[in-house]
Amino acid sequence: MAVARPIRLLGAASILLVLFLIFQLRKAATPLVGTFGSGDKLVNGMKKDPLLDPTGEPEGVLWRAEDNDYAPDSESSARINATLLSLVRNEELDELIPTMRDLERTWNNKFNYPWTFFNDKPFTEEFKRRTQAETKAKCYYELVPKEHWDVPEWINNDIIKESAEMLKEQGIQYSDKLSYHQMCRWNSGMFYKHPALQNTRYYWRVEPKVQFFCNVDYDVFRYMEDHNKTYGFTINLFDAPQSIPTLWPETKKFLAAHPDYLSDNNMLGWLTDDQLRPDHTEAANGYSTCHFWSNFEIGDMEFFRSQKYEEYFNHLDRAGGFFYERWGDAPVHSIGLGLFEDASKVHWFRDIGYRHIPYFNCPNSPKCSGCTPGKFYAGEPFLAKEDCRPSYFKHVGTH
Ligand SMILES: Nc1nc2c(ncn2[C@@H]2O[C@H](COP(=O)(O)OP(=O)(O)OP(=O)(O)O)[C@@H](O)[C@H]2O)c(=O)[nH]1
Ligand SMILES: [Mg+2]
Repeated sequence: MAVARPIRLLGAASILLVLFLIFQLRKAATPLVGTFGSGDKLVNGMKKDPLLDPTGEPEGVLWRAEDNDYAPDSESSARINATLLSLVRNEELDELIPTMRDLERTWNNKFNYPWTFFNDKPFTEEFKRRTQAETKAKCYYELVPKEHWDVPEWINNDIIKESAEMLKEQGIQYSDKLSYHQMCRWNSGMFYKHPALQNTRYYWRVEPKVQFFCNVDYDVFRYMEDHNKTYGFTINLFDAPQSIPTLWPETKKFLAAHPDYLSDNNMLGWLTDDQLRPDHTEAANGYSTCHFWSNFEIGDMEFFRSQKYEEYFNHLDRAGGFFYERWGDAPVHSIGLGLFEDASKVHWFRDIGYRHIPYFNCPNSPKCSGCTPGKFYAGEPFLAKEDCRPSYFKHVGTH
């Protein structure tokens, strides 16, 4: 029996409508994933990396070099109490120079903040000469005091050796390098105690080999002060749980003894998230392992000098995990901030284009060149999983 043409068309349209509805329902049911840029998949409610949206300067009053005195030698300059800060070895000079050049070109040649270099060994004359030649600003060269660097007397050397073997078997990078553990401990709880920084409040940490891609035309230290910020980051990552199995249990012990230290507006949701990578949270005994990647940080040392953070660091230091495990300064800083600081005082410097191999923070802005906006990593695709920003944005926000 022949079917009339309008009826056939109606039937075809109905089938298409049903197919469309099925497609929409399936799309809505797609589970949350931890990486951006996977087509139409939702990422904790967001469809794409926010770095793909045009990025401008932060809101509010910004201090600019054109309108203020930032001359290198000015006695009454608009600079505040702050320094660029770098712990570095003499052997890394060739890797530090291009980094200095990047940061001077994109930012510091306008503002002329001093550089302070730290080392556990004296800097060579060549190091001093070549670094000073890269900037009009003052450079200071400081030796780390032995008592800030040496392995503390309550740490047992035999246990260090045994643990290093075990960590190495689990593929934990640098676990058998004692100086790496010393560096992580110094960055966790010592740098801000150096006598050369006693009168300095803000620091911008810089490591050799890192790159900067965007012109930044305002005084970032003034931004921190004016907007009541304690800490600024660019990259937010997962850590290797095997490097910190007892960090969270020790943290919980400390919190149990000091429940009043917890900030009302803390970041516990982010610190203990078990949705994005449940396996990580389980392996790290309750800590998501998410952290601000501390090779970049702009911070207020008053926070690290506070009683809460100081007692927390001392507790961790006594527990021994800087040496018996491989606790990094990134998770230690991040947990300290996440527990004791108000979340609104942490700022994502989305406008600072940055790279420490293998990860990027690359905004979509005419002020940037040399990186691809929204590209998070270069290398093997598994690296995409290490991005913890979806969890941070969900629990804390994109400020
Ligand atoms: N003076 C000094 N600086 C160190 C020492 N170990 C590390 N550093 C510095 O501490 C910072 C972190 O060390 P890195 O070796 O870059 O550690 P990382 O970033 O985890 O490792 P990479 O991925 O290899 O860069 C860098 O600025 C180093 O220059 C050390 O023994 N002495
Ligand atoms: Mg490094």
